[in-house]
Amino acid sequence: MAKFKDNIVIKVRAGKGGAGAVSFRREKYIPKGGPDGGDGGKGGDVIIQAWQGYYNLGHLFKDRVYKAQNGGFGMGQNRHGQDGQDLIIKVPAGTQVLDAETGEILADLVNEGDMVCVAKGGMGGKGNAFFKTATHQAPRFAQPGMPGQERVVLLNLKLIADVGLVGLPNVGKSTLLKAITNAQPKIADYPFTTLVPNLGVIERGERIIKIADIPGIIEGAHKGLGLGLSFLQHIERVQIILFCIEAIDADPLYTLLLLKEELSTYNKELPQRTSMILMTKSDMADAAALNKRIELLEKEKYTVLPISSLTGYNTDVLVEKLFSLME
Ligand SMILES: Nc1nc2c(ncn2[C@@H]2O[C@H](COP(=O)(O)OP(=O)(O)OP(=O)(O)O)[C@@H](O)[C@H]2O)c(=O)[nH]1
Ligand SMILES: [Mg+2]
Repeated sequence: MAKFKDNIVIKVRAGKGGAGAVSFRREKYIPKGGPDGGDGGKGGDVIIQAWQGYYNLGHLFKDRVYKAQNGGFGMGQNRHGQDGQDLIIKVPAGTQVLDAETGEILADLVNEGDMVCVAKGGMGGKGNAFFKTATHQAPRFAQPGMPGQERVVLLNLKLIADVGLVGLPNVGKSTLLKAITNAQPKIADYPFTTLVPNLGVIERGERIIKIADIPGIIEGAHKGLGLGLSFLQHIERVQIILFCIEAIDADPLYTLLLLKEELSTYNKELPQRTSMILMTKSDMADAAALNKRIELLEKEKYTVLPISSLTGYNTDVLVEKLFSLME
């Protein structure tokens, strides 16, 4: 499997235009034929397009030059050179395309099929036939093709998920993702098992919910502690945030505020998203103590759902809720 990559710099070079031809008609019994050099073909463009077959940028190679085809030369008998083929580079939906030198955002490829031309192919040169005039019957020159555009491009992926799982390390985020989606994330009994975001999908006929499992966040993550916050870019576009807090957490309100605080240092607006609190691993908690914690959170107007990915408790209720929230 390709390595997970959420940003990469590549170089792109569009095709050079083909040169126009210098050629004169040669036919038997016609000693002095006129000019018949055709135009060169246009160089191919480099296009970047969103495609659902990729979840990250791991298939691309850093600093590699991706080249489109050059245009063909013009030929005698007024034959036009062939246009160079475009090069289409496929990336996952959610990829932002930036000019790496200026930082300008060239496109935000949000939906499947969205595309942007990042380097235009050069125009083909005109053949000598083009330059024939009444006073200049036999031009012996043609244009060279124009060079193709070159650019250094930064690709930056923001996974397009509908729902994001946010929580301290080891609270069972990945286990939940595995329980309710098709994803097969790594799960283990130690913090920071998840090093890169996982994306899982719940399908119900035509309707699909995409869920992103984000690496664990700890207090001070905005200062680079733990794995930091850079992965939060993947939940910038989610509609629903599920705060995952262990059912045995002695102070869930404190944990919640900590998580929200870290989110807001990344993006002020994130803590205001529609959200729900999941009390994970509820099978491990004492029922009375858990109820107290839930009451405490509900008093603060939070929606709370105790779940257990181990026993399956309330996971179906959660899925129902997500589908209705997404309506
Ligand atoms: N008893 C019980 N254990 C659980 C449950 N869900 C997860 N676990 C266990 O908790 C541990 C951590 O689970 P993970 O899913 O890897 O936790 P995570 O939040 O993804 O952790 P990081 O990726 O490190 O942030 C594993 O040993 C799981 O088996 C649950 O519902 N009940
Ligand atoms: Mg995990």
